[in-house]
Amino acid sequence: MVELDALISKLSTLGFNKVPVEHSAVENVEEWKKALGTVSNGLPENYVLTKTLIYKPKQPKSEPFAPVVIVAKDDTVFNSKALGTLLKFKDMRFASEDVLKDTFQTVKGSVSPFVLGNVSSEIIGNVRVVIDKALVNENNIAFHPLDSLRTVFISGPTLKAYIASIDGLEHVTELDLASLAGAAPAPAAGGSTKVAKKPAATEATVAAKTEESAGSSKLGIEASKETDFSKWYQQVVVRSDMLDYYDVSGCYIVRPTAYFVWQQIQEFFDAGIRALGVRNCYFPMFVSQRALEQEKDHIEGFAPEVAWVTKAGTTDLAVPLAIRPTSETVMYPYFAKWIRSHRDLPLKINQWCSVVRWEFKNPQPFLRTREFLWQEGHCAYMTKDEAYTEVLDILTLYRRIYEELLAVPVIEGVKSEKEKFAGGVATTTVESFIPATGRGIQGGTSHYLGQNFSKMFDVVVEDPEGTSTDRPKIHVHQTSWGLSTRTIGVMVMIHGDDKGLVLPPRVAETQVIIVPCGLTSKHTDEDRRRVTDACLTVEARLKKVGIRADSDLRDNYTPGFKYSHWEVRGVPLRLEIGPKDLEKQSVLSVRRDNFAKASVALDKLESTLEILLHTIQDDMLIRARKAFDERVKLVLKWDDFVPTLNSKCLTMIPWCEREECEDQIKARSTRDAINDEAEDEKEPSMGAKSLCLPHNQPQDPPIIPGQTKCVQCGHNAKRYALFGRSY
Ligand code: 87F
Repeated sequence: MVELDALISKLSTLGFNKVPVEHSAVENVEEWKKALGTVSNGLPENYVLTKTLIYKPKQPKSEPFAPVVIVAKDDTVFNSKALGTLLKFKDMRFASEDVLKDTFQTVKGSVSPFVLGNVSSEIIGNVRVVIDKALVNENNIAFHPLDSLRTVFISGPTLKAYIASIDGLEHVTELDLASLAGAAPAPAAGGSTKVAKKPAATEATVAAKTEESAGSSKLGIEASKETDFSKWYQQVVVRSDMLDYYDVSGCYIVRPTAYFVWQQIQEFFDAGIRALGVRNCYFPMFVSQRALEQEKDHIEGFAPEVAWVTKAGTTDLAVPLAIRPTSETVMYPYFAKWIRSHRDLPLKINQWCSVVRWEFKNPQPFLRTREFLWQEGHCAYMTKDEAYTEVLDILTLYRRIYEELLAVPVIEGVKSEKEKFAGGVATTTVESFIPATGRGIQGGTSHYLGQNFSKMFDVVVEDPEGTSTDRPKIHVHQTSWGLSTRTIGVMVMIHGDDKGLVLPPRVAETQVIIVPCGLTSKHTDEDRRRVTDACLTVEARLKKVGIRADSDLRDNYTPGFKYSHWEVRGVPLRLEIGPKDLEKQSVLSVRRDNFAKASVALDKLESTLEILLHTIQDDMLIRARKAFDERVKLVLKWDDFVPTLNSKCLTMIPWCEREECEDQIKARSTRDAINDEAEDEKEPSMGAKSLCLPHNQPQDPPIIPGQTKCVQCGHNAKRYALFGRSY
């Protein structure tokens, strides 16, 4: 069997001179990406992942055993039947574990081109190797050298040289595998590219099925939301095409499906702030050290997360530049310049941008990423009242984004002294909750900064009430507020299910997917055309009334495959149209949120679907609100506090609001949780934090000043506070 050292030394003779990087064992591409994401040294800037598939085609007994080894880019989808035809094999089947073991001396999960070195001299001459053309020009192609605990990165030429160096290997082909995905017959004359043709088990249908069942293309969701939440979340965001992993740890690609959600949020919020008189602008992303340190006190705690640019090419910069983690220090010097008189007030600006915070905690798609998209609003006023009114107006917009767009319920409130933004006077917040983990999550914050920053940055106006000889300076009252793409993560976590993403209609790029169905080999071409035409007509009618509809007329997939495809991607409503529906002048609708089916009369198509989409949107919020409400428990004695957290709930407690008490709550709830045998091992026994003091206070029982005591320390309680484990 080929040993690692021998392999590396062989590769080195072929121009390869790097050490393999080590990581945790991986079973599939997603885990591989994640494992590489945690590697800090030795990773190339850009690399591509791969899959090596071994087939054992069905052959007449008289022919010698001829396995096929396909080395492909991990995201190359190809038609294995078409490939079989090309290689003159009838039926391509994945090789059994026995073949992997006996012929290639490997196991599932560890297959790479290097196993070719293990094939005996009797068999190697019959092995067919196919190299995906998409790989040959790559510089860094990732493979497991013999097991899944390591990855080597080799270039296309090195890969080819390695394969060419295998003694006795005769059949090596380079193929544009992806082009085999569409190897079905050309569209009928006069038809658009969308015209569906006979789905009678076309080659690609078979291929899609084979790949699916072999688990190599990983189309559906395998992890359960209930039992393995973090794996479930990763699979959902990737397999729904919301996001992809990137080769810089903690950074992710926001793909169009997710970016569309963000754009809906942008549109809604932009209209809202415009109505409040806020104008959009853009400031540079770089901050000089001098500017950043101008407000040393507040930046101090955050300093470890600030990323710096220190070089241009090979030249050291004379002064390193920070990349904005937030823009107070970027903007406020210009507030000081632009605001001279009370007539320059209020100044209300907002910017949409990305910020960088180099966190070292475990990254999580959308929730904790090193670069993220957000908006940051910064305003200056003459008085506290005006400023605070705006703080609350913005908070209302944040609540409405969650509730009206994302169908996510939130609780509005104000942060405790410990949890507020240290640079400000008060932080208001919208808090949400992930029932699956029992943890709270901050959704967006709107700060009243008071005069803290205007004093640091000297943002002053002359007192309009003053006299010509005595015009005292007045420091302006400021606000700042921010909402990020974390919103999208919260939405996914709350609504997603074991089949994948569930999108609220208001933010779904495709609201209705139309799938032709019910066509069998008994149907004529004319029947097919009628169904296709009906799909396209329905699509056009829906688009005309502003419903985002699309038809899936791909001819190489079965209806069932398409249903799963769009379910994983969270499309709110599916319409199935077949010959029988057309006879009845109706179509069948299937809801993504609860799978309810209904027959929709074609003559009432538009109005029925408009109502149905609104109903789905409303039902999703109602369902999520019920789940939230059920898990916020009024806790009136300490003994119930930790058991309530352990039952994946948040607690609402009468609280004294003292910082010392909050520290004690955190410490006691951590310790108690560790001692609690019933605690799920997977759940962190993290202590509880205060999430907010809700604006809308529980009334039953009311807090009676001087009488109601704090649940933790027995001091007088001031208000109810929401406490819980949180993100
Ligand atoms: C990380 C590094 C440096 C949060 C940071 O909430 C600085 C900071 O100032 C930092 N993380 N913050 C607080 C941000 C406050 C405020 N900024 C405008 C917001 C909303 C938008």
